[in-house]
Amino acid sequence: MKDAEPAVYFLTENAGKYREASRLAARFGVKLGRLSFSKQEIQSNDLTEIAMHAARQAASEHGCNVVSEDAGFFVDALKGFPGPYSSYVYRTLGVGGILKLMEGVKNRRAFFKAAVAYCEPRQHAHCFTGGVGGTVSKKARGSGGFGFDPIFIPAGGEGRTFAEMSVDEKNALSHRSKAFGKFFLWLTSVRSRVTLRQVK
Ligand code: ITT
Repeated sequence: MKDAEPAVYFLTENAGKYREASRLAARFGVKLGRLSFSKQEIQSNDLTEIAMHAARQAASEHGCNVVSEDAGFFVDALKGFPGPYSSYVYRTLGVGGILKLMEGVKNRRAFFKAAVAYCEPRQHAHCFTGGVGGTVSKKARGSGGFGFDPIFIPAGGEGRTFAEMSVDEKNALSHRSKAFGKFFLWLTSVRSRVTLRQVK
């Protein structure tokens, strides 16, 4: 028998994000495919707006159900920097650059935010958000995850950085799992009931 087509395609070039989201999708019984293209980013400081625009655009271009995510790392002492510029800052300054900016800084509070947007062709987009607070470590630790994971110690993570955790441990706490969790719950309950009612 041929495998069923994925119900939803995650538009992302980031393999780490896809790995985390697919693990959650499986828990909800959702088959999550991947569109490995860069998302079309508008000039905005609003993660929600960026994710929704990208999902709408890709759903219409590829003619399938698309989920897109925009995330950012916000450091209190740096007035929220790098925030919406996290991707660029990771590629240029990197983890070492953030640690340098934080040298001698006492307030090490930081948080991750994620906006997950879902769109079906010719439909409105829906958005789901999640966040996690924690602190910036003094040194990079761990080899798991991606991006700023080696320098972020989430609250409730027993002092470990995200990079020192397995995918499931990170998923128990992360901004991404909170946003995707809300999305998958909506998709498998509210959304599926609406579809059934329309079909009847
Ligand atoms: P796509 O747009 O293709 O999905 P991206 O890596 O560019 O991939 P974002 O713009 O959403 O994704 O994320 C911006 C950056 O924020 C990302 O490149 C990482 O450096 C950082 N980031 C986001 N979520 C993270 C996480 O869970 N752990 C560590 N760093 C993260």
